[in-house]
Amino acid sequence: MSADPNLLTPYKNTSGANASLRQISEDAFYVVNEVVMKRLGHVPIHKGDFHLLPPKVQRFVAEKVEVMRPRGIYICDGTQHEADEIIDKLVERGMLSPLRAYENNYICRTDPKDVARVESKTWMVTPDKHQTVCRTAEGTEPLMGHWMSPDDLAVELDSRFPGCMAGRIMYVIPFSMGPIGGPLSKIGVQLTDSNYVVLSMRIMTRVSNDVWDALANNDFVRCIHSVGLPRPVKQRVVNHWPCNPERVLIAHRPPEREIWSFGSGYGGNSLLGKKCFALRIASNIAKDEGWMAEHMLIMGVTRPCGREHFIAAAFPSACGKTNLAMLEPTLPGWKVRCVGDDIAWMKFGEDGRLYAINPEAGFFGVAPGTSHKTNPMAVATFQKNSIFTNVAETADGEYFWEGLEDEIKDKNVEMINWLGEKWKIGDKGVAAHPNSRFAAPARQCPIIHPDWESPQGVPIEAIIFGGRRPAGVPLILETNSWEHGIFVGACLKSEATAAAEHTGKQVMHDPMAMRPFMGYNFGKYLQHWLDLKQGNRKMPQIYHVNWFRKDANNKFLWPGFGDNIRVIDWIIRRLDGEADLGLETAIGTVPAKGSINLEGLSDVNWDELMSVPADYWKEDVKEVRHFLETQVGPDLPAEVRAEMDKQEQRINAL
Ligand code: GTP
Ligand code: SPV
Ligand code: MN
Repeated sequence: MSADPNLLTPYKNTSGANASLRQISEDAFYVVNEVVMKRLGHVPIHKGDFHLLPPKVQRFVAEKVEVMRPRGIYICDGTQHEADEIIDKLVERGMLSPLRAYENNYICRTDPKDVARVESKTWMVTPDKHQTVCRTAEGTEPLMGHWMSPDDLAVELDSRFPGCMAGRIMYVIPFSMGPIGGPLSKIGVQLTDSNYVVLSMRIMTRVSNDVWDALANNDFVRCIHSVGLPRPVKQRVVNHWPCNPERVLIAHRPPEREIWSFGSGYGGNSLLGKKCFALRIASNIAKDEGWMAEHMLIMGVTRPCGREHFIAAAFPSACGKTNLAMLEPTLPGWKVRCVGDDIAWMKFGEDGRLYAINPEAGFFGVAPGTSHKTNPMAVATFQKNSIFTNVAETADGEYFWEGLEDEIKDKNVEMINWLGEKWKIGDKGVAAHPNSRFAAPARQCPIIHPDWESPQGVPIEAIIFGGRRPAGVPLILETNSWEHGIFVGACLKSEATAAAEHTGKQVMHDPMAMRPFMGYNFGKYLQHWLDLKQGNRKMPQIYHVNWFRKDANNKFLWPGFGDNIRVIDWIIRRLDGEADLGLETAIGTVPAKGSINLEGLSDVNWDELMSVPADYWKEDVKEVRHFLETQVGPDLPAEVRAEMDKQEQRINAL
C-alpha cells in the first residue's frame, strides 16, 4: 500500500514545512492564521476557546483535525464539572456503570480483545535503525526496542488515521507530567476520540487550563490517539468499547517528540502520558538532557529512630511496584510513604544527590491480588473517584477480583464477571481479567508522601532491581559498585505476566525492567547510566531483590508484602555502614545469617532463601553472556562487559 499523495501527511516531514509553521508567532497568543483556519475547516468547537490556545497547539490540533475529520472538538479543562458531564453521558450510554457501594466509583468492561499492552505492535520510529535497536548478532531479532522506518510509518499512518475520527468528538487534553511548571516536569497534549481515555488521563496526569500557560516557554509532546473505529461503524462494538484490535499501532517518533496510537483504548496503549511519553519518549529527552526516565516506584521509608530514606525500585510489569510503594510495615516503628508506584524521573542536583519525581498523578494498578491483607493503602485509595476496568461487579454494587475471597461480605453473592457473565465464587473461570486494573487519584492514598508533588523531587539513596525468579536467585543482594549494579540491572529477568500479550510463565529477560519501554538503543542507554557517574555525585547503592523464590512444593519461600520491610531494613543498615551484615558471594553481597530481622516470622527457610547455587549461576552466566553478546553486541559498553567478565570468573571459581 502506498501513501496517498494528496493527503496532508504532517508526520512525514516535520523539519520542513511544519518547522517553519511552528516558528510563526510562536509566543503570540490570540493569533489564528489562515492556514490553521483552513485546516480546521468548519468543525465545530463543542467546548473551550480555540482562539485562546497557544498558536503551536492551534496548529497541532488543526493539522490533525484535517487528517482525522472529527465531527467536533472538545478542549478539556480537567475540572470535576467536566468529568461529571462525561461520566453522566457514559453511564447513560451503558459504557460506565456506578459501583453503588462507593462514592463516585465506576466500572467498565473492555472489548475482551483489548485488555493489555500490545508490545508486538508498538514501534519506535527513527531514521537510523540503530538509534532504536542494538547491533544484534546476525539473525537475532532485537528484544529491546522495535524499529520502524519513517517511510514505513507514513504508510501505516496513512492507512489508518485519515478520517478515523469521523462521527466522533476529538478531545484535546492538556496535561503535565510532574507538577505543572516544575523544573523536572514536561507537558503533553493528547488528542483522543475516547472519553474513557479523557476520564483516565484526568486521574493519571495533571489535566488543567494552567498547562496552556506553562506552555508559553516550553514545547510539548504531541500525543495522537484514536480507537480507530470511525462512524458509521462497520463492525460490532462489544461492551460499548470501540476499538480495532486487528489494526493496532502504537508508534513513537522520538526526534519529533510525537506519539501515534491507533486501535486500542486500554492502559499503556491509550493513556499516552504513561509508558509512551513518560518512559519511551522521556528516556530520549532524558538522554539528551542528562537525566533518567525509569520504570520505578519511589518510596520514603522512615525508621523507628525518625530518619527518612528515599528508595527507587525497578520491577517489570505486575511484579510488585505498587505493593512495595505502599507497603504497610510488619516491623514496629517503621513508616512507609508513597511518592510514586510506576515511573520515576530522576536528575542529579547541584548537591550531587539524585532527585526523583513521580511524573504521574494517579495509580493504574493491577486489581487481582490487591486486598486489605496485601495492600490496604491501595484499597483505601480507590474507595472513591476511581475507575475499575475488567473486574467483576457484585449484586451489592461492589467490585470483586481474585484475591478478595476472604474479604467479601457475602460469599454467595451473585456477580457479573469481567466477561459480562453471571458468576459466583467457586464457578469455573475467573471473576476478573488478570490485567484488570483500578485507576485512582494518588492524592487519595492515605500514605501519600507530603513531598510527593515537590517540584524538585526527593533524594534517592538506593535503587532496587527485582523480578519474579522462582529458582536460584536470593531474596536480596547488594551489588559491588555503580557499574556492577548496572550490569545486574542489564541482566534483570522475570516470569512473563499478564500486563502484555505474553502467555505462559517462562522467565524472560527484562533489562532494567524497561524491555517493553526502551526508547532508544539499549547499549547507549547503559552508557548513559554509566556516564551519569561523575564529579561530586553520590551514586545510589544498587540492590537486587526476589520476593518470588519458590520451594520444591512450588510455595513462595518469603511471605512478601508487608514483610518486605525486613529487607528494606537490611538495605538501610547497609547504607548506614553497620558492620557484619554481609556475606560476599560471586554475585554480590547477601545477608549474613541472622542479619535480617525475622522476629515474629515462623518457618522461613533462611538457607534456601539466601543460597547462591553454583550450578544455577554457572548456567546463568553463560546464558547472560549469550544474551548480552547477541542482543547488545558491539553496543555493549566496555564497563558492563568488564563486570560480566569479572562475575563470570567469580562464578566459575565456585
Ligand atoms: P505494573 O502496574 O504492571 O507496573 O505492576 P506492579 O509492578 O506495580 O505490580 P503490583 O504491585 O501491582 O503487583 C502485581 C502482583 O504481584 C499482584 O498480584 C500482587 O499481589 C503481587 N505481589 C506484589 N508484591 C508481592 C510480594 O511481595 N510477594 C508476592 N508473592 N506477590 C506479590
Ligand atoms: C505496566 O504494564 O507496566 C503498567 C500497565 O504499568 S500499562 O499502563 O498498561 O502499561
Ligand atoms: Mn508499570
